[in-house]
Amino acid sequence: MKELFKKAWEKIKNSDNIVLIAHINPDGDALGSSLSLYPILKKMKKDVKVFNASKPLPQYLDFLPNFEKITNQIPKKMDLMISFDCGSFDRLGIEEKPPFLINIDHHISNTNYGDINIIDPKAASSSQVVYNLLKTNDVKIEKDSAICLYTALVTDTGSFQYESVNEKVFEFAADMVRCGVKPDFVAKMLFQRDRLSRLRLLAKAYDTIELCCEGKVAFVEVTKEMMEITGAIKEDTDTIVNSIRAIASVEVACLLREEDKGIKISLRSKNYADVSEIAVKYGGGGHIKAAGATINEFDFEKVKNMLKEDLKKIIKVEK
Ligand SMILES: [Mn+2]
Repeated sequence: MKELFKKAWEKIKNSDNIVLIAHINPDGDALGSSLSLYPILKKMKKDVKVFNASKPLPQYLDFLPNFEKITNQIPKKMDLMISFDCGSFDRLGIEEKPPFLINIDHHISNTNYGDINIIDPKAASSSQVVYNLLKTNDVKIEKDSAICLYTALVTDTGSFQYESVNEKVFEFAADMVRCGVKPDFVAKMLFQRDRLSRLRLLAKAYDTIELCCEGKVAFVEVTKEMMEITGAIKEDTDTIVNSIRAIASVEVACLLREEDKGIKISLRSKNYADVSEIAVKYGGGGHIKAAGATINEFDFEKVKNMLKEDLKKIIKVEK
């Protein structure tokens, strides 16, 4: 890994026009990781652009330094592209292969689509891989970069709740605080700027919660009508499935959301169930504990019954 970090940094030093890119529908890790290098490369007198194919970008991340610099126009001049948190080339949302690509990620499923691939599945976030890259090359991390790296870590670990959290993660976090991050500021920006429309949507969605398989499976629905009545936006549905999984008895939570093409399912498991198998069955994908797919069917009951059959096979029921 150390050699890769050295090799990648050499390439960065020898490039002038650098594009930082993350996956479509970006999360905190994707945008945090890509924005973290912006001030550092600027300081090195590089021509840097931060690109993301998605529009609009998630509003809750608008406090990240240089968020406003993110463009959805692919820059013409480019000799190096660095991708962050993206498991496969098609998720970058671009057509043409860049002249040279450094692929920085922590997904075990990464397809190694870069010219240099720095993939660390043990890292809690892609930002932790970026942090190790910077540390290995003795690069000074200033406050603006640290805020991005730290935010990426907080969002990708569910605020330090997941299995990926270990001693190294807290050492990384502590170092970011040393670099000027105020954890209470990041927490307020991420979790204390809710929209009323989102809460109204939650109220409607929570009304539809249905438990089955001895309470081990929970379903929740979001219809287009609910979205319209409450004025909620797509982003407002993001955390619903996680909050349903928090029910004590639940092993697998499933959000069903009505879309133009059918019903989008988002699956989350708590301890042992591999929900990626089910997502793959319906043409989707993801991780063992978080996966999704879009089913070409508009009948909520029908989709639930299909999923119940699939889930029965992976849920441990007492009798
Ligand atoms: Mn990530």
